[in-house]
Amino acid sequence: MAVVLLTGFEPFDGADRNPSADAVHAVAAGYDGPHDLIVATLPVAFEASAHRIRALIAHHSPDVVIATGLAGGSSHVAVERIGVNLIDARIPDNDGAQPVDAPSEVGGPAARFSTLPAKRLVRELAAEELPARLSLSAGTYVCNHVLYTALGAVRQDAVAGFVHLPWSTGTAPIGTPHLAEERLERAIRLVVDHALDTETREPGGSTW
Ligand code: PCA
Repeated sequence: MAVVLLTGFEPFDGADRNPSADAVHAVAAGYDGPHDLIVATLPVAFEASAHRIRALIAHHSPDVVIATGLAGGSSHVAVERIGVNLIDARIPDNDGAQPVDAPSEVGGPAARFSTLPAKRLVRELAAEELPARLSLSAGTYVCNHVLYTALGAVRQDAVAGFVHLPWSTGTAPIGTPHLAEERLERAIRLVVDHALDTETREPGGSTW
């Protein structure tokens, strides 16, 4: 049995809901093992989110960390491959902070790679006809900051990564792509179930 820490985010940018928090709590409510699943909602604030993810990791010593967040406007479930040591906030966070061109972690490496089996996860999602893709940028806002921070905080033998979600059908602003709540929940459940699978060796990159 592995300890799996699964996180979503609170609403931000004036929205009432964040589908990532809804989806992770739905997964936790229906979860029947085999892992010990811990679920948490993170604040959309640079300092507070890093503090919280570090505290959760220190407290639970998870074998797996799966952080999720909203990528409003995206139509795909995006499995992130990399967290960069850069904050460049387009909008203030929920605490009013808006760092521009600041490091996530002073003196940290330029980037940290996700250790989730990203290609395997995309394949498993696609096998259930969920729109899924690999992503090489989690942006420069709070989601990337949490991914970068989590990768630096987990045990050496643990795996950690990030999955960006589209809006859910019930939360999407008019005209933005969305997936049904059940499909987002299913996507996250598949990521939990396959997080410790071996990575597949197949081309997944792009030429641009
Ligand atoms: N999405 C934002 C922060 C919180 C969230 O759900 C992001 O992509 O950085």
